[in-house]
Amino acid sequence: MLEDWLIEVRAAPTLEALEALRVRLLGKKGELTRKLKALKDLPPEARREEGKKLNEAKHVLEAAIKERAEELKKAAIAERLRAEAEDVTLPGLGFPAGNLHVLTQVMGELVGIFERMGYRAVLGPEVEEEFYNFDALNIPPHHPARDMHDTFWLKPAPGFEARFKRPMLLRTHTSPIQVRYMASHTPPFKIVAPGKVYRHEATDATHEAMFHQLEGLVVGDAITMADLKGALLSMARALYGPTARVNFRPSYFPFVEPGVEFEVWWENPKTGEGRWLELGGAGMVHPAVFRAVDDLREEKGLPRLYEGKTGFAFGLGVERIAMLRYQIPDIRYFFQNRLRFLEQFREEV
Ligand code: YSA
Repeated sequence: MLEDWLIEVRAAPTLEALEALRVRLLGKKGELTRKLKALKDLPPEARREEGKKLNEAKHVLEAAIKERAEELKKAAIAERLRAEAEDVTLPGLGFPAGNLHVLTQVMGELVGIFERMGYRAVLGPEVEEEFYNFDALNIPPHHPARDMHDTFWLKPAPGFEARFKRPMLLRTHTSPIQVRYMASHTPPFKIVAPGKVYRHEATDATHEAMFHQLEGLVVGDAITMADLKGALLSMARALYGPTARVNFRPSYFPFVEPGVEFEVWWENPKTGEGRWLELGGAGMVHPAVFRAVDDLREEKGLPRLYEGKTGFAFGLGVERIAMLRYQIPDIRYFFQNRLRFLEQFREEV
C-alpha cells in the first residue's frame, strides 16, 4: 500500500497533481486518514501495532510529498530560466545606417576636385555684413545689381543693436568670401568656398530661397581668362567625363571684368544626347574689388598687396549639378526631407 502511494507521489507530473494526490491520501476523507480513523474499531493489541504502522506510513508519505514538491518547484524554475533565456550569441538586429544628404555628397565631390588641383577649401559666415556682400564687391547702394539678389535683411533683436555696427543680411552669394579671404591673406593663392546662400525669391522647380553655391578664387601674377577656362574645364571633365566642354557667354557681374556666364556641354550617358547647361558666373577680378580689399587692409593696419595683381573668380549653383547628375526634376525635393527621396542616394560603403 505505502509502496504504491510512494510510486504515485514520485511520479506526480505537476504541483497541482501532487496536491490532488495529497488530498486523496491525507485529506479529511483521504485514504490514509480513513484508515487512521478506522483504528478505533480494532482490538487494542492490533490497534497499537496498526496505529504505529499507519503513523509511520503517514510521516514517510508526508516527507515524500514534500520532497516531490521541492523537485517540481525546482524543475519549474529551471524550465522558466530555459524558456526566458536570452541567446547572447544571436547576431544583433543592427541600426539602419544613415547617409550624407545628396547635396553634401555633391559638394564634397566638387571641393575634392578642386583640392586635387591645389585649391584650399575655406568657409565664410552665412549671416554677413552688407559691406562684404555688396559694397566691397563693387555693388554700391542703389546699384541695380542689388535688385538681382532679393535680400533677406536682418534686424537686431531689442538689446542687441550694438552688435549691428553695420547693416546685416543673409548672404545672397558666396562671393563675400573672396573679400574676407583677400583681406587676411597674401597672394598667390587658390581657394574654393562652398556654402548656403539665401534669396528672398518665389520658389519654383529650379529656384529655392535657400540653396548652395561653390565659389572659386585664384589670385597671383599674370593670371588670365585661359587659366579660368582651364580650371572650369578640368572641373567639368572630372564631373561629367572626357566629353564635357565649357563655353563662356559674355555677362555682367560688377565684381569681374570681363564677366561671363559659363555653361557645360553635358551628354546624357543613357541616351547619348548632349546639351549646354548654364552652371554659374565667372570672370577676372575687377580692379575695384582689389582696391576695396586694399582699403580694408589699410584700415586694419595691413600692407596693401593687391595693386597690379590679377585673378579669376567663379561661382556656381550646386543644386543644378546634382539635379543634372541624378535627373532630379524639382529643386524642392532636396529640402522636403522625405526618406523615400533621400535614401536613393545612399553611398556605397
Ligand atoms: C559670378 C562671378 C564671379 O566672379 C564669382 C561668382 C559669380 C556668381 C555670382 N556671385 C552669383 O551669385 N551669380 S548668380 O546669381 O547668377 O547665381 C549663380 C548660380 O546660382 C546660378 O547660375 C544658379 O545655378 C544658382 N542659383 C541662383 N539663384 C538660385 C540658384 N539656385 C537655386 N535657387 C535659386 N534661387
